[in-house]
Amino acid sequence: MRFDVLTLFPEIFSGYLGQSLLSKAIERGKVDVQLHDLRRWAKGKHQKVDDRPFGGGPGMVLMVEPVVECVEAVQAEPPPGKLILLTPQGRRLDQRVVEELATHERLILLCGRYEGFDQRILDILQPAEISIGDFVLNGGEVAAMTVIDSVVRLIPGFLGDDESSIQDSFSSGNRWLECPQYTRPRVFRDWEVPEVLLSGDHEAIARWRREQSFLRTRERREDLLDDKPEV
Ligand code: 6GU
Repeated sequence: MRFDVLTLFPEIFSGYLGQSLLSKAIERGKVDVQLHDLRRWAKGKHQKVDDRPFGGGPGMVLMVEPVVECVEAVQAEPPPGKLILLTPQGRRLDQRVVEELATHERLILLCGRYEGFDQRILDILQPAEISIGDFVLNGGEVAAMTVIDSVVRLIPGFLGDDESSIQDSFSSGNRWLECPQYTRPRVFRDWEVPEVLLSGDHEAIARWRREQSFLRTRERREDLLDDKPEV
């Protein structure tokens, strides 16, 4: 799966893309991330990509010309991608949206900065708009990484054979929160691992885990219990 990221700050992505799980997937050709520096599309000797808003007000607005021309140049290269603009005005990202995004062969992620985009960018390009939650970030870059990070988990083979994203909380098959997990040692400062996990009784363990998932979901996220299944 291919991601194109359009940003004024491509350097923000280098640490993230270098982490082991992702760099292995990139090496194995499962994921391809291309960064595009919006500033390269700036016009004039001042390399301007943003300007003051007409009508006044604080902050700067991303200019229509460099953004539209950069997107069009990236889109000219096949395969066609789904264009997504990261903005707090967008549709809220959740696992259902992530699952839908993962069906695309290519995503083009447009990151904003400053106070926003010139409205004509949206009118001309008609992107899907996505937000990662009801709070404001300094720019779309961290949100774009969130989209990439959640989508790549669903690429077959990304997690390796013995791990499965199907069991993740919020995925279509599982709307409950994860149960508690333990590893060695069996006792730490009088804190013991629940006996059932050491019992070797796989049925009892599965029952305990389902029950813990349910209790945790009821306590923390009751809203998930009456989530309607997908139609
Ligand atoms: Cl996608 N962008 C910005 N700037 N802030 C956000 C966001 C995106 N999602 C939540 N807050």
